[in-house]
Amino acid sequence: TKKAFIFDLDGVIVDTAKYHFLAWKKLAGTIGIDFTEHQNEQLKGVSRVKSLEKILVWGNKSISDAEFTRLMAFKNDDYLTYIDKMDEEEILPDVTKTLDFLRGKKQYIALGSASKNARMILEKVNILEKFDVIVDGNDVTKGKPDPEVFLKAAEHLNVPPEHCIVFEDAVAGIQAANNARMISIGIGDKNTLHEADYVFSDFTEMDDDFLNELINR
Ligand code: B16
Ligand code: MG
Repeated sequence: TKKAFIFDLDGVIVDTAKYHFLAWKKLAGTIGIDFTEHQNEQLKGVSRVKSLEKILVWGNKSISDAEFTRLMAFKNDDYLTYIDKMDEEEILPDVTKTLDFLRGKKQYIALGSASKNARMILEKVNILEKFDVIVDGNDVTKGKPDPEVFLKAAEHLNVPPEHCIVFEDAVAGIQAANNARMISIGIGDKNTLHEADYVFSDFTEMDDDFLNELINR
């Protein structure tokens, strides 16, 4: 039977975190809040709304709903100016190779991302066609660590969760995969992602034998 391989976007397929950082930093600056790289780390896998809420808490600032909406649009408009310049060069090492290997083995490929801009980014880097299903920030009501985003992808493909494998760079994303009872594979730091079933620093560390084992288990 076919397995479903579900990829997170930011931090797994591309490094959009650096663009989120620039956009959040600019926004924070306009309201007199300092924003650090360390804080940006804590926004990985977190939705846009939740991210702004956190920044306001860190900056000890309260604003009106109208202002909140305006700031969200400000951040996204700025973020999109970076996304607009993206191309294939920004795909992280060996991601395309892994996608093509899995496709060659007739496995399902899905995207499970918190981003509302996921489709556009995949289009920009020219790998949208490699995905059988895309579940992103437009399709979910509950953010990671809630398993909703991954369960929806599994449901679309009609694959049971135990036959799904999730690639994630965020702690909340690994927890979401575990909560969905899927196999979780951390991409990043071993200590940070210790809750994952397996951890690799990136896709160059993952060999065909490992992928074949996942396919055949
Ligand atoms: P947007 P992922 C997440 O992507 C990012 O890690 C997170 O920093 C961002 O706030 C979130 O998407 C929402 O993105 O503003 O584009 O809707 O890692 O779940 O692919
Ligand atoms: Mg991520």
